[in-house]
Amino acid sequence: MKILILGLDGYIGWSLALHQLSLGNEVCGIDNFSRRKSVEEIGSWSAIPILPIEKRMNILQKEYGDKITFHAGDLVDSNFTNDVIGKFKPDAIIHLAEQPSAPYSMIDQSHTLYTQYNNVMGTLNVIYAMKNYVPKSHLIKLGTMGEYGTPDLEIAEGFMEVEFRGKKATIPYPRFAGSWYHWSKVHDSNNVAFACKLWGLSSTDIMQGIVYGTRTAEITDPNKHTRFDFDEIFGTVINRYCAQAVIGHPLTVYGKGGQTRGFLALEDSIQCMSILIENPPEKGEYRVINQFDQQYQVSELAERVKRIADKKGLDATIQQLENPRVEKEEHYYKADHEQLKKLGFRATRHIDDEIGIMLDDLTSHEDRIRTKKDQMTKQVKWRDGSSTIKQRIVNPLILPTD
Ligand code: USQ
Repeated sequence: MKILILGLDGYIGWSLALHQLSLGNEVCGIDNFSRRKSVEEIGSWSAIPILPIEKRMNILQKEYGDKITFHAGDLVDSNFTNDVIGKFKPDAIIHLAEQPSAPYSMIDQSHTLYTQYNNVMGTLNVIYAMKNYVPKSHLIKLGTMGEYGTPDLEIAEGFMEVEFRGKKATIPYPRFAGSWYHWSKVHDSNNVAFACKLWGLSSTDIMQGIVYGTRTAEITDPNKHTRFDFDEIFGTVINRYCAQAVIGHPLTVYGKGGQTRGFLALEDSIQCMSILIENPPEKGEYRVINQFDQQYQVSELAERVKRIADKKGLDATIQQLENPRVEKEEHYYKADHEQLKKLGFRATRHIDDEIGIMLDDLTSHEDRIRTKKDQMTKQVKWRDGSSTIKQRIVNPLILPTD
C-alpha cells in the first residue's frame, strides 16, 4: 500500500513511518518542522535528541531504498499539498500535521490564530486535494478525545441515538472542547464529515487519548528514537511526570488532580492506526473511532510514576500546583472504545512497564532535561494567557494557482 504521512517528523509520525516501512508499505512523508520550531520558540527541546530530517531520511533510505520519500512543506500552501497528493496518489493519508498543544493555543491571540488557521486550513487543503486527485483514498485524521470534553455523561463513539419530541435520530455526539486547540479539532471533524457527505470521500476520524512512551518495536537504536517533550506546553502529563522524576523535580499535579483522561502507549497508538489503514470505511463513510486503552486520574498517575521511580531509587515527590488551566478538576468520565477492539485491537503494553522503560530512557538524557528545568512550570495561565512568550506570526494561506 502507498501511505502518505502528514507530519512524519513528529512524535507519532516518525514512529508510524518506521512501522509502516517494516510492514513493507511504501511511505511518503511531509512536514514543515513546526513542532521543532515551536518547541524552540518557547525555549525548550526534546529530552531525547533526534536527528535532523536529512539524516533520518538517509538512515531509512539505506534500509528501505525508494520505499521512503519525503517532502518539506506546509499544508496551508495548497499548491504544495495538491502537488504531493496528486503525484504520490496514496491509498491512505494519515493526517498528523497539526499544532497539537492545548497550552500553546492558549498563550495569546496570535497563538490561537496560528493554531486554528494552521489546523483548519491545512485540513481543508488536504480534503480538496483528495477530491481533486485521489477521491478513493482513505483519510485517517487525528482528532482527540478532548473534542468531547468532560460532559458528565457517558461518551459515545462519535454518534448517539436521541429521541426528541417523539422522533428518533442518530446525531453527532455533542462536542464540549476545552481549549482553542481542541476546538480546532472539532472544526476539522465537522469539515471532514461534510466532505464525506458532499464528495463521497472516506475518512476515519480518530478521537485519540493521551499517548505516552519512548519506544515502539522499531525504535531499536538511538538513530531511530522519536522526540520526547517534557515542557509545560508540549509535554503531556505521563511523559512530563517521568521527566520530572528523573531530575528530582516534584511531579506537577494541577489542582485537585481528579482530571480523568483516556491513555494509550505509543506502540499501541501505532498498532491502532495500522489496523485502521488495513480496514478502511465504505466509500462516502465518515467513521469516528475513540482510541485509548485505559483511563486514569492525573493524581493517580503521579502516584503510579512515583511508585515505579522510587523502586529505581529516584525518590520522586508530588506537588499539587494551582491549576493554570480552565477545566473540571473532579468529574465523571466513561467513554466507549469498542470499535477498534472489534477490528482486532488488543493492547500490548502495560502502563507500569512503559513508565519503567521511559524512566530508564530518560535517565540517559538527564542532563538535557535538567538544563531546561525552568520549562517544567512556564505557567501559561489559560484565563489570562502569557506575556513572556513573543507573538507568533501567522503564515498567509497560499491559494491554488491552477
Ligand atoms: N496535567 C497535570 N500536570 C501536568 C500536565 C498536565 O495535572 O504537569 C493535567 C492537565 O491539567 C489535564 C491533563 O493532565 O487535565 C492532561 O493534560 P495533557 O497536557 O497531558 O494533555 P492535553 O492538554 O489534554 O493534550 C494532549 C495532547 C493533545 C491530545 C490530547 C488528548 O497534547 O494533542 O489531543 O492530549 S485528550 O487529552 O484526550 O484530549
